[in-house]
Amino acid sequence: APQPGQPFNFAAHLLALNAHRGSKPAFIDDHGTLGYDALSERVRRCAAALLAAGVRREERVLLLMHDNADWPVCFLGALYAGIVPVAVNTLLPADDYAYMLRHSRAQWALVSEALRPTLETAMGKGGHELKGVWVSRPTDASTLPAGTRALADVLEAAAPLHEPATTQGDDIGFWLYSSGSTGRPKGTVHTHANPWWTAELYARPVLGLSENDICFSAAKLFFAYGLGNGLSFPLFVGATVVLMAERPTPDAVFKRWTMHQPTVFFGAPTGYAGMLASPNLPARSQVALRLCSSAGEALPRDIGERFTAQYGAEIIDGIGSTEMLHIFLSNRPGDVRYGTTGKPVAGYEVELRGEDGRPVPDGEVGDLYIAGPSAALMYWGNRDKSRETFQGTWTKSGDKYVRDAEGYYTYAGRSDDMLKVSGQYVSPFEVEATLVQHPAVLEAAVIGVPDAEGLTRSKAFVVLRAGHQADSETESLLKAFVKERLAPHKYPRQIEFMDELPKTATGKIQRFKLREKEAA
Ligand code: 3SK
Repeated sequence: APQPGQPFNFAAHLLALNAHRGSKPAFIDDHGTLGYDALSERVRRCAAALLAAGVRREERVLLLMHDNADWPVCFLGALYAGIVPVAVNTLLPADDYAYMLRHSRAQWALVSEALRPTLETAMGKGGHELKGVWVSRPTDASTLPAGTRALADVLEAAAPLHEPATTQGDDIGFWLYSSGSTGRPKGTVHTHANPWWTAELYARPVLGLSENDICFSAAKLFFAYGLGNGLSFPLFVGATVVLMAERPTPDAVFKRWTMHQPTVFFGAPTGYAGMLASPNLPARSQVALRLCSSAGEALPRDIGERFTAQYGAEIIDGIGSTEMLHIFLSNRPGDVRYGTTGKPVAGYEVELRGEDGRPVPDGEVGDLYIAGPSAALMYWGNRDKSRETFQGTWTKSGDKYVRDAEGYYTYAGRSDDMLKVSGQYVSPFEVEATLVQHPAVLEAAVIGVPDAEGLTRSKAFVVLRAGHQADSETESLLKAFVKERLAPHKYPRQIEFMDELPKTATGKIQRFKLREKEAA
């Protein structure tokens, strides 16, 4: 394990672990295969190029890229040089990137060609410190604006860096942004040692990952879940990774299952539900899946059972967080209780606390707290939120759980107002604040409602201003209005028009009454 005070560089560690693998495929993406030896060379070229460009140790670089082999090259290249990659969601509006550039003070940006216009809009908003941009797979490198170069050209011109930065396990390695119910996304700061711990405590002992596996994650690399599934875990054991840039629709996933024969698949409940409902679901004989993982929201029992009936493979449901970097509570292969999230992963401690802060007895719902070695250091520049979440050795998850007498944990909702939709957080307040910007909307309230599969969908209750029609045309207009302004998973899937919203005497919206109305 990385020892306090001893040199440890996560990228250098992964390259050293795989130094003997030669041309064994590390990554297979939509364009081809990158072997382990070529990966090592490219990572070290990227490290050298960043330093030569003037980016200094501990400075940040923004990584805004669709999943392809350039993503791990840039992420590991920055780590190797002691530079801090800030890996961000590719689905956000330009405003969010403008904030992230200002907040992280990123010096350089590494971006996919398709995302370059959005990044340029964000840069146009000012207030950032970017000194240069490198583009993964530009359509025409000769037409790139000043200060922007093709990543491939940059790598070709650089000689591989021989020695990694002499970082330590506790040094800042990378950031991921995590969203809360109010306020801006939080820059969650992880160390070089943290991904080592997630691989050591979860990937190897729980998933039993080995060099014989081919891993494929529907969750993209910028998610903490995807980063483990598609980078830290497979490279920790010398496995092969399939990367896919497009949206993980059932057909896109089936194509990779049958073409590349992954042995381990990582998804979220909505994805599994969509695949099981698809007429194109491949037969068992067409796939090589030995194990599947699920996270993002609780996996309904029925989905797990139907999937295992189809493929023989179990879905290992677990819960993790951006703050803990990966899964800390999980089912185990051969000991799956569908409908529960299993038991704590060895190396993590889990506590359920009541309102008085003391542990609750089995059978009672409590707030979930976790202690373990992969916890983030802090939220950058946000002491209040850091203190709320990182309480000494314990990290507050914001989820509620109940433990049964046999020690299995079952999800019991959120302790804040956040919704988890398709495995991603949605703040009802952010959606409401966007809806009321539309001239037709007087008031709005957003809640989560279960669909037929037991998965959460967001629903908005809207009071219209006088003169506007409560019809399907207005409904479509409002959905499109939110879609244009927020990440796509945030628009309400249902809108119900009301004459008024239920409120307290002091005017606070009573969302629980709307939830009761839906449950009735
Ligand atoms: O959504 C989860 O349960 C999760 C799992 C692993 C890493 C990060 C997250 C949010």
